[in-house]
Amino acid sequence: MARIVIIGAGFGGIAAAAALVRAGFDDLVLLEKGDRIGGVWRDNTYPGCGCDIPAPLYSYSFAPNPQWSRRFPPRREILGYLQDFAERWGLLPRVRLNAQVTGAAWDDAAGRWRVSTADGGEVVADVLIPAVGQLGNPVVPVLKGAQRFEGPAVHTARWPEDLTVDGLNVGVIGTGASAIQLVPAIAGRAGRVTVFQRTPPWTLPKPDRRYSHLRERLYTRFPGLSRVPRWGVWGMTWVAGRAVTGHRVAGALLKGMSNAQRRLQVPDPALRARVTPVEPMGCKRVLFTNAWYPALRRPDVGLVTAPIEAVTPNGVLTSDGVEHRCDVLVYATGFDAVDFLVPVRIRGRDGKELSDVWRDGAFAYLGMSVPGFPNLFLMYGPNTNTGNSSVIYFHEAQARHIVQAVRLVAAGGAPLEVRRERSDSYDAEIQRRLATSVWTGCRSWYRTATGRIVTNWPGMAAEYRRRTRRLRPADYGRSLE
Ligand code: N01
Repeated sequence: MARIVIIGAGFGGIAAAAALVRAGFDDLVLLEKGDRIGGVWRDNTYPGCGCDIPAPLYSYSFAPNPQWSRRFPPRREILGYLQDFAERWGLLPRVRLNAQVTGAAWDDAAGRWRVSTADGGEVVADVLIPAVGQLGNPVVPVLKGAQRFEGPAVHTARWPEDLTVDGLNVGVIGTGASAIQLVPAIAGRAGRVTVFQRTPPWTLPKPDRRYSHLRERLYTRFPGLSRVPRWGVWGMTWVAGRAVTGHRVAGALLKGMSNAQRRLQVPDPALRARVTPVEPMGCKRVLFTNAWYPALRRPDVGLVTAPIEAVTPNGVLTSDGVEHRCDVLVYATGFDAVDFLVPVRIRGRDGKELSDVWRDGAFAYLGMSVPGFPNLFLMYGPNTNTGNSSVIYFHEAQARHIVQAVRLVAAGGAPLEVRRERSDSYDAEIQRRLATSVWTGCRSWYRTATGRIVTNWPGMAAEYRRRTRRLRPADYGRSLE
C-alpha cells in the first residue's frame, strides 16, 4: 500500500484523490494551504466571476450535476459542486486545511518524499502529487507610482470580501477573461468604470441559457441523460479546438462569428475600431461574452487605450497626459503561470532542485513526470492547459494515468521515474508542434520570457486522453509486469 500526499484541494487535487480512493488507495492526504477547498474557485470572488466553459463539460464526467442553474454557472455554484462532490466521495476528512506546503525532498535511502509544511511539520509519502494548478499566483504589474495610490488597489483574484464599488469610480486594468466578466457586473452599480485596455481580446457570443426545473427533474431521474449536453458541449469545444490548432474552415467560422458579434454589438465605428483585435485569433484565450461590448457602450463606462504612464494618488495617468480619477483600482492583470509550483521548493534525486531543472522552461512527460523526480506525478502540469476545452477533462485523464502509476509503485520494485530519453523525445515533439501553433503569435501567460510555451497542450483534448489512457511501464524503465 502506498502513502500518498496530494498538494492542493482544487479541481485537480480532488480529481486525483477521487480516482485513487476509488482504486482502493486509502492512505492519502490532501494538504491545502487555504481554509477551504476549491482552488481558483475559492480564490476568485470578484463580481461576475463564473465559468466560461459550459458546465456539462466543466464537471467530472462520472458526477453530472442536474442542478446547474444555467449552462455557464456562476462561481458560487461551481465551488458548491466541488464541495458537494468532495463530501459525497468522503474526501473532506482527508483534506488538511491551512497546511501550506513549503517544500518536498526525495529521500533516496528511504525511497520516499519528505514534505514540509509552513508550521514546521513533515509528512512522509511514497507518492507525491502536486496539484497546485496554473493560475494560483496573481500578477500585479510594476507601475510607476502604484504605491502612492490612495484608494483600495486589488487584484481580481484577491477581491476583499468587504469591498463594494457601488457609486465609486473604478479603474480596471486589463481586458482578459477576468475583466470581461467583472466590468459588465459592476457597470451601472459603480459611479463610473474606466477600462484600461492594452490589447483588445477576441470574443465570441456566449451560448448561455437558464436551465429549467423540468430539466433538473428529468436529469435527476435519468442521470444518463446528462451525456447528451456533455456531448453537445464536446462538439462545440471540438470546433474551437480545431480552429486554434489550424483547421482553416473552423478558424474562419469562429472568426466570422466574432466579427459579426462586434459589428452587431458595437455600431459606433470609432469604438469598434478600438475593440477590434489585432492579434491572431486564439493566441490568447477567446472569450465567451454577451455583455462586454454593451458594457463598453454605456455612458458610465470609459475605454482608455492610451498606454498607462503611471499611477497617481488619485487615479491613473496615461501617455496622452490625461489623469483618470479612480477611487478603486482593479488589477485584472492575470497570473504567473509559467513558474510552475512556485513557491514550493521541490528537491529530487541527488538534491536536484526542480526549479533548476526547469530553468529554461517547465516540461514534464505527458505533463506529469520529470526525470530525476521519482514517484512524483503532477496534476495540470506543464503543457496540459487547454484554451478551448475543459481543464477538468484533462484532470480526469491525468488522474486515471496516476492511478496506474501508483499501482506500479505499490507493487514494489524501484521507484517510478520516467526515462530521460522518453521525456526528452516527448518534450521535443511537443515543442516542435507548439513552434508552429497560434500561441507563438503574441505575448501571453502561456509563454516564458524567452517565448517557450510551457502551459498549453498542442493538440486536441481527445489526443491527450488517448495518449495518457494506458501507462507504458517501459517509459519508466520497467518491463511489462
Ligand atoms: O488574465 P489574462 P485573466 N498594463 O492574462 C493586461 C482563466 N480564467 O485573469 O493582453 C496594461 O488573460 C493584459 O494585456 P495584454 C482563463 O484561463 C478563467 O483575465 O497582455 N495591461 C490582459 O488584457 C484566463 O485565460 C475564467 O496586452 C496589462 C490582462 O491584463 C486566465 O484565467 C475566468 C498589464 C490580463 O489578462 C487569465 O485571465 C477568468 C499592464 N502592465 C479567468 N499587464 C473562467 O471563466 C497585464 N495587462 C473559467
